[in-house]
Amino acid sequence: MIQILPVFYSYRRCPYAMRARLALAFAGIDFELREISFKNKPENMLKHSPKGTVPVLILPNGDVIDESLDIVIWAAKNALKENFAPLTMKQDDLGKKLYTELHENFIPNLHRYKYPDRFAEEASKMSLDQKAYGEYHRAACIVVLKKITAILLPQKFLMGDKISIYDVLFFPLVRQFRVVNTGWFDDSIKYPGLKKWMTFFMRHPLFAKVMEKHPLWIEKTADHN
Ligand SMILES: N[C@@H](CCC(=O)N[C@@H](CS)C(=O)NCC(=O)O)C(=O)O
Repeated sequence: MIQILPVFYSYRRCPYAMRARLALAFAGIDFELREISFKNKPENMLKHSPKGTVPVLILPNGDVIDESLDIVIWAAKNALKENFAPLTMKQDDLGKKLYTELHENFIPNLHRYKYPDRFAEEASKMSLDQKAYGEYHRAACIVVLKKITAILLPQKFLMGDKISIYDVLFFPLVRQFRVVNTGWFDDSIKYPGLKKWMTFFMRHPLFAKVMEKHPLWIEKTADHN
C-alpha cells in the first residue's frame, strides 16, 4: 500500500518552520519535507500558498495550512502519540496570554536585538548606538524570559507536566534568542527552570531529528499538481 504523506515546505533555520516540524514530530505525524530556498521558491508551494512564507503543510486531501500556529494546533489535534497535550489556543487563557506576549513583545524585541543594523532610524531617535540599541531590546526579551521562568519553576512545561503547544511555539524563538550570542546567554542567563526546559528540548532526539539537514528540494513538473 502506498502511503501518501502530508507535504511540508520548510526552511531548516526558520523558527516558525521549526515549531511546526517539532509539533508534527511530537504528534508522531510523518511528512514529506521539502527544503526550500527563499531565492527560488517552488511554484507548487506558491500555488498553494501565494504569501510565500514557510512553513506550508499540504494535507493528502489537498487542504493547505500555511501559518505555523495553525500547523501546531492541527498537529496537536491529530496527535498519534499521547505525550503531546492537545491544547488549543481558545481553551486556555494562560496560553493565549503567553502567545500574545511571545508575538507582540518577545519576537519584535528579539528581531531588534538580532538585527540592530536594520533599525538605525529607531536607534537614532532613541539616541542609542547600535550596540546599546541591541542591548536595550535584549533586556526587553529578558523580561519575558523571567516570566516564563516563573511559570517553569514549579513545573516541567509551560502548561504543567506535559508538553503543550505553547512549549513548541515558544522554544524555537527562545533558542533563537540564545543563538544571537550563545556565549553571553550561557554565561548570563542562569534561570534554572528556563535552562532545564531549554535543555529538555535541545537534547530531545525528536529535536535532533527535525534539525537534520536536507538537500534543497528540486521541483519537477509532476509536483505542480
Ligand atoms: N506568520 C508566519 C511567519 C512565517 C515566516 O515569517 N517565515 C519566514 C522565514 S522565518 C519566511 O518564510 N520568509 C519568506 C521570505 O523571507 O521570503 C508563520 O508563523 O507561519
